[in-house]
Amino acid sequence: MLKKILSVLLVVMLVAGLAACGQQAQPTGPDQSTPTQSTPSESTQPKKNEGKLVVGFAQIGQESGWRDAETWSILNAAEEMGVDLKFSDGQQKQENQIKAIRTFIQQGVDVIGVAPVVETGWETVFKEAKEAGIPIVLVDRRAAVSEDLYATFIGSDFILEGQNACKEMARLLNGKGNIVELQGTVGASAATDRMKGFAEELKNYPDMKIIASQSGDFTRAKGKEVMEAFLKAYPGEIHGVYAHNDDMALGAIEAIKDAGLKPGVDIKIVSIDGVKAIFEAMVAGEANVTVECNPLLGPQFFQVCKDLKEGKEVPKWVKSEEGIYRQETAAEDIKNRKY
Ligand code: GYE
Repeated sequence: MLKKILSVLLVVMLVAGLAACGQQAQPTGPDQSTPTQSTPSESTQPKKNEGKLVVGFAQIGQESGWRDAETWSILNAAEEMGVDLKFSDGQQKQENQIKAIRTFIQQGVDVIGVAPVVETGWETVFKEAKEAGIPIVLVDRRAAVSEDLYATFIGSDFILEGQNACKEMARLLNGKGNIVELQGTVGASAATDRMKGFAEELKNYPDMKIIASQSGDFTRAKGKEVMEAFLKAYPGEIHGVYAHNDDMALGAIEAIKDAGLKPGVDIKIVSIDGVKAIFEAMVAGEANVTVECNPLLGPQFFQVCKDLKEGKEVPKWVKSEEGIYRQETAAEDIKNRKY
């Protein structure tokens, strides 16, 4: 089964790779490389599949280790729960996600899941889904739409994550020092709220300040690039890095090492997600804290989809339970990490 999932993932990645190379400039909506290989309905009249649960999922892309873990969880849960899943990789572009949602509406799926790359710009397409009688489930990131346009949000409290990250930074810096911030994708709820939460909490520490803040788009490569620029602009002045995800922190760690400094020692590193690679960095003494954000949302997502199909009430927010992990216990903790 795992082999099958991995091969599906490979096909998805290949399709994305080809498009990225410009050989398929405009993805034509959800690719059909799903675990159940369902064919799109030819008819213009959406037909409901009365038996099997049919779900469309418009994923953001493959920007981080966290995202890969979430994709894996969704493909795996669909397989295990016998769901007919139509999966689309939006390559971090909202227009691709919107296109995918329109295709899912045409196909008459039971429920549409979407991880909105940015918060705004979803009203029109969500209204189209509503008119077609198809509920929208927001997975892992929020969309700035009125509550009647989506059934539920499954995911984390990003403001709390930002607050916790700030408390950890204060502990590491004894409440005093200069911080640089690596923001996630501009306009993404996960970035906006992680920034907000940290800034709110920072008010309690008058001797700690953010001296620079820029987007690294949630990727390791851009995190490294931005950190290189910060190190040049503020030589010897940076005491801590707050990264909105682990991947950008891992990029920053590389930049710090290239500059001849010791990440985790000379410059403290606090990030969010809890992927295995940051635990490895903590074990090596190069990162200090990760605030967990759970990507393994597949089982919860399809359970909600089932409930919606059966007309059951679902809560407006299915909140993830998450911990905080520190360098001191990383060698033990890493043994239990699932992603
Ligand atoms: O933290 C980051 C990913 O939306 C919560 O997206 C998610 C974020 C996650 O790229 O690594």
